[in-house]
Amino acid sequence: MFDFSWNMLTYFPPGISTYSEAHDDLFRLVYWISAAIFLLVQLTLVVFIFRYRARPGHKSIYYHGNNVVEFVWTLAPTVLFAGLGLYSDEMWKVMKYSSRIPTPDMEIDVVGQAFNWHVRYPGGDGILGKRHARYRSAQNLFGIDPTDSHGKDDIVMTGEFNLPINKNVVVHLSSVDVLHSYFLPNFRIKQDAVPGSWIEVWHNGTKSGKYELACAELCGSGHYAMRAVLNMQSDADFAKWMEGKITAKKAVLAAEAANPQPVAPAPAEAAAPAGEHHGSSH
Ligand SMILES: [Cu+2]
Repeated sequence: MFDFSWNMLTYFPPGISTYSEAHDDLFRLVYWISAAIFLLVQLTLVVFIFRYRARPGHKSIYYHGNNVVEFVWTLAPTVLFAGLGLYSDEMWKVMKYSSRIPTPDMEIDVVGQAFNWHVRYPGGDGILGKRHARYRSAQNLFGIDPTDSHGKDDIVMTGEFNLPINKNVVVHLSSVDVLHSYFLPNFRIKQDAVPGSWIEVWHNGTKSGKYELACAELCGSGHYAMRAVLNMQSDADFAKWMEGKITAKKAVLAAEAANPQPVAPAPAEAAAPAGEHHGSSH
């Protein structure tokens, strides 16, 4: 599973997003510049240790700096770092600037909760219902507004979610407790999930298969296990899967409508059958 290599670039998992290749090119550039400078410095050190070692007949000399050398070794790293910064700016904008997010084909909500990822889809009507922190509860982690009809059919999943390939997906990202970080290694995207704010992340995956959504922010004792499986599917497969979810949700809603007991805001995932709803309180 783990193959050692001096070339750490081989440690990357396969990149499957529209920007993963450009990201890796940039990473390779920085990697080889760093490797070259590292080797050069270490080699020079070894040469100097040998060449200027203490020997009989060789007297050390006192030397009080050299302005030209100081100027050069200050300027060179400055130019290098500023240059790399400017060069990588475009990549950063593509991945992170909200003004550069392409027209979304699909929008979902994702919240982190120690130690799970929850995902919300718009459901049958294709519209994510309004949400507000005041509606948030253990049963309604997204704070879906119970007065907004668009929210009724929203589909919430935990620990696993599906997305279609070759689609611009915009994720509205937040957290219900501490800082988490939405990390899709295969997509080369990582974004903090911050309680109290909704941050947009976008990606477009080009290959179907199962990929990992990890949490990349040390968030507590269960951090190591905070992950979700992302199923990237073809358009047809995704549509079929979504259709199944929508049908199941309709059945739940119908059961709830048939059962006149007052119900708290839609529970996560496919709730209990009609007869098992609790009444007014728990
Ligand atoms: Cu976390």
